[in-house]
Amino acid sequence: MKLAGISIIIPVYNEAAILGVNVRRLLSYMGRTRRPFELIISDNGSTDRTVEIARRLAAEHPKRVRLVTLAKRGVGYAFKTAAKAARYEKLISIDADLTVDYRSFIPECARLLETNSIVVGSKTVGSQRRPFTRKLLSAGFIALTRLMLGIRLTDHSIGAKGYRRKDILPFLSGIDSGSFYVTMLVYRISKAGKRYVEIPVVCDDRRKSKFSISRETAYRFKSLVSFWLRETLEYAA
Ligand SMILES: Nc1nc2c(ncn2[C@@H]2O[C@H](COP(=O)(O)OP(=O)(O)OP(=O)(O)O)[C@@H](O)[C@H]2O)c(=O)[nH]1
Ligand SMILES: [Mg+2]
Repeated sequence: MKLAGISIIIPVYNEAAILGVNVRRLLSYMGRTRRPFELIISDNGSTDRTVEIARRLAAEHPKRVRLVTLAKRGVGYAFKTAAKAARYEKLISIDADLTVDYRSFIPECARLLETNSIVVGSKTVGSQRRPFTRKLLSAGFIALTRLMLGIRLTDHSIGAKGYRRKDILPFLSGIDSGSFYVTMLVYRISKAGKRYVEIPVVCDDRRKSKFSISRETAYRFKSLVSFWLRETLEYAA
């Protein structure tokens, strides 16, 4: 049986130090799976040599590596643009630091996308080595999303997620340009009566985040409250 193709989306911001090595690791792994695939590196705003390195990778592997460069900032915007441009129906979003075990996650995610619109890799139900403050802030956010939006998820980060392209396309224009897009997509998919599922992933991430933790926390909580208010008012109207 012919395996379905996968578009792997890698959002990047100032990843010059690791991009070349990690893209080559992914290329070598995906090459061995014998699936049709592409890697879409999606950059907005890097100030180091990320774009130059990504251009070189795309030139070396023209059928496998594509580059999206955007002037407008925001990881959600980077995802949305890459998802629209993707060649394949199964989209998998992976962080450039490859801190999640992609060799387990990618095949399992691809399998579950046969029957689900979204697959969420969760560090919380899996195992994680991340700084305590990051775990604590995530836990607070997760508790609120359950309470306010009824989302049965324990991880809303951008990495290790899978999406069925045709199911999320109708919602892409309305999603946030920051990382809150994951929560919005899951909410829309669940309201549309489609299926999403969470699976455990193993994550070892001790490097400094590319996000400013304080700014990201304030942004996430603010986005959640305003999204909840909009949804509640719309429902009441
Ligand atoms: N395109 C784009 N990518 C970004 C941006 N900010 C971060 N990224 C990328 O998003 C991915 C995740 O960033 P990390 O710094 O690893 O995030 P993290 O804090 O470890 O994430 P958690 O899993 O939530 O703990 C990486 O591939 C980053 O390069 C951005 O503004 N634009
Ligand atoms: Mg990371």
